[in-house]
Amino acid sequence: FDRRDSALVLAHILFAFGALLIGGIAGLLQGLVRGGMVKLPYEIGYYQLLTAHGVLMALIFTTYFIIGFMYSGVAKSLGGYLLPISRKLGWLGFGLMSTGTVVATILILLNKATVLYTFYAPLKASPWFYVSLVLVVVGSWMSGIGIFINYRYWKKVHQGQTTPIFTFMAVATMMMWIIATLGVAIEVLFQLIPWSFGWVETINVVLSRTLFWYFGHPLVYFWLLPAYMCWYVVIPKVIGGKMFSDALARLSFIMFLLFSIPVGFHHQLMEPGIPNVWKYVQVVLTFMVIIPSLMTAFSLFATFEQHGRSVGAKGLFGWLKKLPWRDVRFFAPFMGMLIFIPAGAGGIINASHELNAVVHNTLWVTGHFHLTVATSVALTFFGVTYWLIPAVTGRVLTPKMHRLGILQTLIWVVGMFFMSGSMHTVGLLGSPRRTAFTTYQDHPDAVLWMPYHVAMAIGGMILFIGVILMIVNIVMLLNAPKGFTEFPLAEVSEKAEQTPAIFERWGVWVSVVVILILVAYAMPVMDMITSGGVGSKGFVTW
Ligand code: HAS
Repeated sequence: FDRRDSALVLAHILFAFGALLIGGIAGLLQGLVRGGMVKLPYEIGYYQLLTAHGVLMALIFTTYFIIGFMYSGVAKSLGGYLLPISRKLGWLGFGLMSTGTVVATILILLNKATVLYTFYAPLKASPWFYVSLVLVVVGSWMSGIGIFINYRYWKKVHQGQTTPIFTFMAVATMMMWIIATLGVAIEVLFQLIPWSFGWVETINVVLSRTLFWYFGHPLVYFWLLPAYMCWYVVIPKVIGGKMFSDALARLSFIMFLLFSIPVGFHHQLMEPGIPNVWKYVQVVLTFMVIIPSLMTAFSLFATFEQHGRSVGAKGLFGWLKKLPWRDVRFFAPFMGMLIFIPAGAGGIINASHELNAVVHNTLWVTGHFHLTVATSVALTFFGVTYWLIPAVTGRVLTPKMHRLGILQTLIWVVGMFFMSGSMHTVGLLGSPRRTAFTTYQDHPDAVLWMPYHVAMAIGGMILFIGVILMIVNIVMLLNAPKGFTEFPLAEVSEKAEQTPAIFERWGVWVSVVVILILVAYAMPVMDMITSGGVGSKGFVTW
């Protein structure tokens, strides 16, 4: 690795884990409050901590990690280093995002932005909170543009060649991200900022929520796709095998680009102001976006089995014995994959309109996203960290680090089993999400929920130990003996079919995305604008 690229990658990764630590402290505390186990001093609020937890973990940890990981893989797969202009844009993005993050965090800690990580109306934060979010989003665009420029340059020099798959995936993910963030940018610039500065008195709430979820759902695939990049491209190499199919992997990314965005209404199924027909259209599209995940599951099983058989595995499940269970680069992401099976099933339940009426706004949903983003994605990112930090700093991943990493993974899985398990169960019993400790005046139903809340808090404590161990592991990785660690990128199996050139016709795919977005959103959004929605003065939270 070029030293200058290492610095850029490392800055992103370390910032990400700094956010994870602060977000983890906030998460632990709010869990204990919810379980009725502590009372907060100095008038610190439950919702304030919940906002800090959500923003720092879900928005900041992920975005920084993803950008750092993508820059490292683009550099590696496009010849070993970044173009100077891309590197500069990466630093510009880092600077903008970090300024925004620091200001936003200070405002949350001062209780001036207690609006939760979804920050849509009618909860109103200090206007500077929204300005700081603009910096974070624009910063991420700079990094995205940096990746596009590097890609374009490579294409020009390597005319007619297929782009290395890691970079192809990074480009597809960043395209999706930029198209998705346009929605939240419009919400923040044209609704939240004028309203919070007091330039306009009311806000169209349903429009604000719609623009948020136009962005909010692809946001979850922005977290997932880099984990898929690891599962498709890194894991086959780590297990000593090859990718099952390059074409299938690229097709699944194209499908994510097409179907991630026009599905936001599945977060608003219980909401008035959106005609059922549009909810129906978006539920159908939601079921389309499940397909590339099923393709991914198929491809992973095929990779494992193909490799297992090539080294002598027998029987239906013999390949399981051939997997490198003591290698943390495999073990942590694998536990993420395993947990993604129930996690994804939960998502399919959420997306089914009638079942959504049972689970919406209950702790079931919180359980769902602690399995998806906080386990499948987070464990995969942890698994990547174990080799990425030594690879970019020229150090060795020692056997001791493998053991500590596996221990960290197990702690995470156990903590999440308690926490997310109780969330799912108590959610089905009707316990609402985003509510401080309350027994609803000792209502018998609410009293019945309490043991689950205590189990959630215990899970939270175990997870907090997991966060601390992860931070300790990172410090150890930074101080590991000098040497070489491989950046594992797999080759494709000889048996795989040729990759069709149309996969890189971005103009075609972006046009299809635009059409799908217009079909899913144009009419209902026009309706929301012309009817004015329910103009709300909102609730100032500070
Ligand atoms: Fe979701 C709510 C539907 C996936 C995150 N989701 C949320 C929220 C978050 C979130 C954060 O339709 C809450 C937002 C809020 O604060 O209100 N979700 C889905 C669907 C999927 C899905 C259909 N979600 C995710 C992912 C997330 C995420 C991924 C983060 C990374 N979700 C919903 C809906 C709601 C929702 C509704 C709104 C609920 C409400 O009412 O508020 C699908 O993409 C899932 C597809 C996944 C699969 C699994 C494939 C399995 C694989 C693993 C293979 C394993 C192997 C190893 C090979 C079909 C790829 C096996 C080895 C062995 C030895 C067995």
